[in-house]
Amino acid sequence: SLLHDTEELLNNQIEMEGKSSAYYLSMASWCHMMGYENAAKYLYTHADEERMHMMKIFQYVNEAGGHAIQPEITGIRHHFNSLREVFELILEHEILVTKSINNIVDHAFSVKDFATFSFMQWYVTEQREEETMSRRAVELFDIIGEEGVGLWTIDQELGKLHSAA
Ligand code: OFO
Repeated sequence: SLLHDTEELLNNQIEMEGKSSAYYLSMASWCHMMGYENAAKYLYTHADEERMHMMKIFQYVNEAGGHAIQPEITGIRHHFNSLREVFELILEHEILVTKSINNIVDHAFSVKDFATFSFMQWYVTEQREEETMSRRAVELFDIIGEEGVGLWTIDQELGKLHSAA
């Protein structure tokens, strides 16, 4: 069964994934309301994926003999200054998630919990992809530029991100 420390780290990660889901849903709503249709679609999907990330750990904790805790989620931001800001915040957030995942992997290895170590490999790969996609999204703002039809074009390109990854 899970060591107390490991269970706590995994429950913190459950909370982080749940918060990611709520954060991206809030961003999706802002984009939708602002008329950035493709960015909104991308973010609605991303919010669903984060919930799935949360649920995978949730099931694992209970199956491994621990107790998964349904996280309290508060303090989600609802207003953003620009489309660019939204995607910069996502990149920043995904970098934090990667650090947190790496910390669990490091811990699992050091306490010889190879089941958790192996379970977490999926997240390591997933974070690699998510960071790449988030970085690509931010780059679009520089490559295309936001003047004139720029923002419209960026929104079109954001809509293609998932299929490109
Ligand atoms: Fe995008 O964070 Fe989950 O893993």
